[in-house]
Amino acid sequence: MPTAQTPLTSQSFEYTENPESPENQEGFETVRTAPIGPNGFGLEITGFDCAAAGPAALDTVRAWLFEHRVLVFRDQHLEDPARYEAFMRRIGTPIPHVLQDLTVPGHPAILKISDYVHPDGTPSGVLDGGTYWHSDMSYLPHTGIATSLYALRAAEQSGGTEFLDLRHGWQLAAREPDLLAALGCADPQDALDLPVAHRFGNRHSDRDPGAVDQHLTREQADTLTSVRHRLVERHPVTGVPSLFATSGTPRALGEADERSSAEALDRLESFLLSHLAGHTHRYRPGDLVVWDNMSTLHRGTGVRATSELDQCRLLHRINVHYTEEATP
Ligand SMILES: O=C(O)CCC(=O)C(=O)O
Ligand SMILES: [Fe+2]
Repeated sequence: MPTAQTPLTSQSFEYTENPESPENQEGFETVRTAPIGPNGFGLEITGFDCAAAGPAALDTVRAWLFEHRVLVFRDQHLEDPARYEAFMRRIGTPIPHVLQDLTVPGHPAILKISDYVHPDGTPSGVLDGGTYWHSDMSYLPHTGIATSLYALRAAEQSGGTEFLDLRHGWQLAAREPDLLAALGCADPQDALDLPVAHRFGNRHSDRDPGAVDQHLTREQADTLTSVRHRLVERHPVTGVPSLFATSGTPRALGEADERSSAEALDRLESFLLSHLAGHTHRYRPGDLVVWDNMSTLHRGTGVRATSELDQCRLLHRINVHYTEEATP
């Protein structure tokens, strides 16, 4: 497994086949895995019952997560919030969401993501709060956060979630001296040391009032402060470097002000969007998607409000902190 000495532009993370992997265990003969995208990005898993997974299988789930970053488990039975939370608790510590009014009653760490709007116009969950590129909870001081979305309902035409591979994004960006210079970095090592100030919401809404954003009440906003992460973070488990949360919350690079940082962040975002192939996951009921926010960006796509229950998408979301160490 790579360590903190892994070269900055390492081409791939050496994944050692785990002899305890479900394929090799009694009772897991039905497990099948299939790669989703290039460079090891994304893994689809069938024939695996998350709710029944024992300790060795859970170690494998974590290894898959840190290697492939986006996991799609098909045909799960996690409708019961307590059962779902119990599974995610074995990957990390659930984090209650700031939008408490949209959580599942009795489960402050399960947030409802839904395009269903009640006849009186009130939303039944977060509708389009995640439809701009972002990494979850990058407005909080700790890194090492995984997100899961479990599909209780998913009509064929309802929205999907699109993912981008920021680990590969860093491998590409590190070879672009002009881009690095625009970000205020003389060389790739500078990017590892560059602090970036992050604040809740979508940075594009600072200049574009039409941009999608999340709105907080004063009390919710009072619980949050501005935090700093580095432009390139080493993964807290694998040590592999990746760009971190380059869209959504980042506002200021190093000592630069927000105005000049916006131009450089726009340039970085355009570079990534034009050089990386995104993968869109379209939900089927029973899908559990789990991803590592350390080296991915995502956004909801094709999300539209509906008042037809049989046309809607209802996802239960949990964020977990999979390391106990907070990154300064
Ligand atoms: O709407 C979606 O598919 C994505 C939602 C999202 O960003 C999230 O749950 O973190
Ligand atoms: Fe999100």
